[in-house]
Amino acid sequence: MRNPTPADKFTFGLWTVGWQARDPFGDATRAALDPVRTVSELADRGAYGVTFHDDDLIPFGSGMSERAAHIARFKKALESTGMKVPMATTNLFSHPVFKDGAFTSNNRDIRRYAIRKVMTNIELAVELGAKTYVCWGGREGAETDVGKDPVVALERMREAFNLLGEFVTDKGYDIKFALEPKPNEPRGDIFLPTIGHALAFINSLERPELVGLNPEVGHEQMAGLNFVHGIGQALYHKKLFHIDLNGQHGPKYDQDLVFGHGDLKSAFFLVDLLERYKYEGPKHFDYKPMRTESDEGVWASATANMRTYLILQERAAAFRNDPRTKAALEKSGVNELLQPTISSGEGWREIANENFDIEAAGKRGYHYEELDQLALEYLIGAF
Ligand SMILES: [Mn+2]
Repeated sequence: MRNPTPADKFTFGLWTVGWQARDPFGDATRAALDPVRTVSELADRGAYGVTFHDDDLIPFGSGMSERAAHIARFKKALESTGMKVPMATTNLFSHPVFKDGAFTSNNRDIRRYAIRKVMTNIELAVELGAKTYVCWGGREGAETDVGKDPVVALERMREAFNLLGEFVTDKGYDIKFALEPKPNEPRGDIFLPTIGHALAFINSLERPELVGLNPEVGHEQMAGLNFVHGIGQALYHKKLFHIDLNGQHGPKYDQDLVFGHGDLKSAFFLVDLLERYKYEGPKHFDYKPMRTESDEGVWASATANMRTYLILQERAAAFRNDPRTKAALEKSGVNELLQPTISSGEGWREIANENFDIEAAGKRGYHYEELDQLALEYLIGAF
């Protein structure tokens, strides 16, 4: 396997390798990472760029001069390494002010403050060259259905995104929003819980063209959904603006494992799909190095994400190029699905009275077992 290069467009959030491993039951097990060091460590390993929440870079509550100093150091690190910042996002979940949500808080002043916090960081994101602005509404939700009207909450959410769309349009910024769905955690239930919910919501906005998705592997899998199908639908609607790669073992707490370290077979078919449909955005790892790891393990895990993607990319291409795969695909009729059901010039009348041997068609086998095993053997390196 070749080594990762910036052309692969692998990116990492500052909060990923920088996670100090505080969890609901225990304290931090690692020291804080200086973003400047993160930039150089990741550059050394072949990454393309980094992403950040406002508070990852500029500690919450910093004054203006402090803020400027943090930004200047970070910019210098980017310049000296050639690392890019293709995406940024806002922390609307850590401070107690957001405990009941940000755009959907019952408190109007908090909603206005949240939008202001996003606008401030969009200015910085644009200055650093980001083209995508991710919005994960981790606290937008409820623990009890009596505490928040879910219909009204969506209207407030809509208001916020319409306003942000107006803001970037008025300012002439070349940046688009990517909603990140998640079903639960930290809230008991979060609004816009899946790719499908978010797609429907985007269509209600005044500027739907400015808003797409940033789906995360583990988030859909927490909801028991097929991530490959979710990405398929996001691609179909041309809304795959960004992607968060990581690993998850089914519906349980948000594990944020290294990419491929959860449902490996799904990861294989995901890479196959992204490569076949030529997804060109950043391949962003939103994961957490295990709490057991020291500094060395943090960087080993960063490399592991990129290696896993590249290995799966190579395995998926080899699988697709094998004549046995092509023959099995042919027998399965996978390419028959490309044919429109109705030919041009035809309508319902043409199929209304058509004769067809139902019994014979019912006897057909689809050879999916053979195809699935071929894929699996490529995945585990049997070929
Ligand atoms: Mn996650």
